[in-house]
Amino acid sequence: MESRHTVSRDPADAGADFDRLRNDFTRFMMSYKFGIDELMTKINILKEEFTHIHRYSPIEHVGSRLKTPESIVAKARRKECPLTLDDIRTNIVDIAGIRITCSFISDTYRIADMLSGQTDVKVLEVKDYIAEPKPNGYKSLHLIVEIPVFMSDRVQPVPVELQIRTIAMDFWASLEHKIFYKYGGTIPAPLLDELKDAADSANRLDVTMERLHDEVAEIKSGRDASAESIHLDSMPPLALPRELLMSILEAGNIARPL
Ligand code: 0O2
Repeated sequence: MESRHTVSRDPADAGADFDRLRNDFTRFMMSYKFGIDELMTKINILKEEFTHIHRYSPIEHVGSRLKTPESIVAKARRKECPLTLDDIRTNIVDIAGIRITCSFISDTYRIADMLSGQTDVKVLEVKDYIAEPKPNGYKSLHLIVEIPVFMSDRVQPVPVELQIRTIAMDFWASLEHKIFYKYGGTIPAPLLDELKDAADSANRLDVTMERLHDEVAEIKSGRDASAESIHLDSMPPLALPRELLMSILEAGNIARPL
């Protein structure tokens, strides 16, 4: 792989080129790792905020991965992308990847909207395989987002692939992925049919779970609205201590911002 420099013939120069390329590549990969770190912080903030304030988190699980140098080079070759860092940065946008697993279908869109709405997050591409599943039954919401990474000498915009899906979609995709590799990419037709049926069952489960969740949420919100007192004993750990909260309430300061 080349950075912008031409490879010299002189052995000393070739050695220097080799070192420079290694350093450039290390910095290149680090920018993607930092891109993941920054987005993971954003996702964890959303998750914690939801847990503490709404006592419910739409995010069940978050995982991340960096493509290996071997798989970056293989993908560049497949796409006939020149092996320079600049070309790879432009053409391969899934070097950094984050997968978010949610409980319900509506949560996947909610999380995508919350992340896309942040001012330093730029959405480059959206592929909605939930609304339009792949023919094999694959469902997931894919976004390529770009996030600025502040390095020591520059700001590097870094693309990150976000895959957002429900637990049921994730369960299906993990098994399909294993089967796909087991059969070297050519799954026998009867197995393909069964996988499609399983994807349909997963979808029915998602739809039923979402409906039940909505019904329970409606009952709960009716109960909360009719409740006369605040249940101070069940406040989450980061909330104001009970005594402090009581003294603020008694002082009549509740309407003023703290
Ligand atoms: P890995 O190892 O998960 O990273 P691209 O090849 O990315 O340039 P493509 O295929 O149009 O273009 O991208 P798409 O459709 O957004 O899919 C990218 C990723 O989504 C894949 O990455 C998979 O992780 C996942 N994916 C897409 N289709 C399927 C599917 O049918 N089954 C499963 N299980 N996963 C799927 P990689 O690079 O293929 O693999």
